[in-house]
Amino acid sequence: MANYTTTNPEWAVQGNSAVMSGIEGIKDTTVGNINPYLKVKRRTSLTEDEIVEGVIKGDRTVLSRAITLIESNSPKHFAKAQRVLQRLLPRTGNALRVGITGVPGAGKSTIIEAFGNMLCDDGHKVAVLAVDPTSSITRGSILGDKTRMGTLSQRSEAFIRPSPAGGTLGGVARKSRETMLMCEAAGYDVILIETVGVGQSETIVRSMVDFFMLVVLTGAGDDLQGIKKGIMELADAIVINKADGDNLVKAKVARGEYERMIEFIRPATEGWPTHAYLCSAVEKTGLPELWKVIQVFKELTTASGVFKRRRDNQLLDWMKSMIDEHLHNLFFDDAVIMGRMPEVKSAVLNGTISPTQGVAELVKIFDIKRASERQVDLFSNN
Ligand SMILES: Nc1nc2c(ncn2[C@@H]2O[C@H](COP(=O)(O)OP(=O)(O)OP(=O)(O)O)[C@@H](O)[C@H]2O)c(=O)[nH]1
Ligand SMILES: [Mg+2]
Repeated sequence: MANYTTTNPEWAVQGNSAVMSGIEGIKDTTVGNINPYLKVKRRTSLTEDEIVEGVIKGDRTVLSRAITLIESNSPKHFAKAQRVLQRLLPRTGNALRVGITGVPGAGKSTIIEAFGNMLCDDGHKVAVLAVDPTSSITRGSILGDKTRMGTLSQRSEAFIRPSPAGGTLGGVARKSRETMLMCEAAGYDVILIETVGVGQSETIVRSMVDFFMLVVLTGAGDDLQGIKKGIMELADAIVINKADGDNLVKAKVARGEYERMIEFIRPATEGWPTHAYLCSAVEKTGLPELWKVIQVFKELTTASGVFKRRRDNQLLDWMKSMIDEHLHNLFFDDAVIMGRMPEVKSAVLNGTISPTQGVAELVKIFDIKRASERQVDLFSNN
């Protein structure tokens, strides 16, 4: 039985090791140098121009800092990140965006490492991101941008970034999308995005990528219990991993089983029949074939207009979900609403008013202009 405990990808910085690397080199801006005898160079913040130029040049340090800005929850950083993004926007959109999901232990990270290395060998620049809506709980894991994805992280053609801690689902979604755009502006032409945990990360990643693959294991009969049909409906390819050694025969059987199942499922992408493929991330078999499948997918969907239509819809959906979240926050963070809420809640619980009446009462006293005054002007120059 699969283990559904949510964890960070194994290449993400783990536990407390990422929180602080000791006194040396670290300057806490609130208390000054911890060790006064150490000459610590203060990390000055880069100007907007420096960030834009650095990202365009493909400077990985600047790219990391640009992403840190995007991930920051400070309104000032948010505004700066948005201005940077605005300037880089014309350089985005040129990468092939591939999402990889599957139960914990299916081999997503191992596939990404093998696949990423293969693509780098072929002359591609590969960015690897992870999306983990629960990462706000394990904040410590994102404080560093050093990752442990073995050989891939050593390569200059690759860039690896663990999931942002968003605080909210909408926060993680926005930060992940904007991180992807920054990577594209920096010249990465393949973006691989791993989902972490089982739940909402699949939907977020599907809404960001062109091609979405579901990594599964053999013993489909048992495993299928764990894979929601809904997730299969999102997939453009089902990849049966660990098709090696004694497992190869079982993997072939599983492939047949998945193929039969797929027949009853609506394809994720119009005009593209989802199929099941075999691979072994350890033996690196099936990966060139998988890349070929993705290439054919791109050619076909580009020719049919489906590729562009999906991206257009994704952009409009991103905007809509951000409007939803913005209005939600304006409403629930408004002092007048917060003041009145307890009374309305208890009236609903007492049965004095219906929930519908409760909503009507709160909406009546909600003044969007007043609520908005507290918000920062995103594109102001401060
Ligand atoms: N035999 C074999 N083992 C594999 C293969 N791919 C991955 N593994 C092993 O399976 C285990 C889990 O692999 P991961 O890549 O960490 O799996 P994951 O899907 O990223 O897991 P989470 O990030 O925890 O969700 C590791 O011990 C891998 O070495 C493969 O193709 N063949
Ligand atoms: Mg992983």
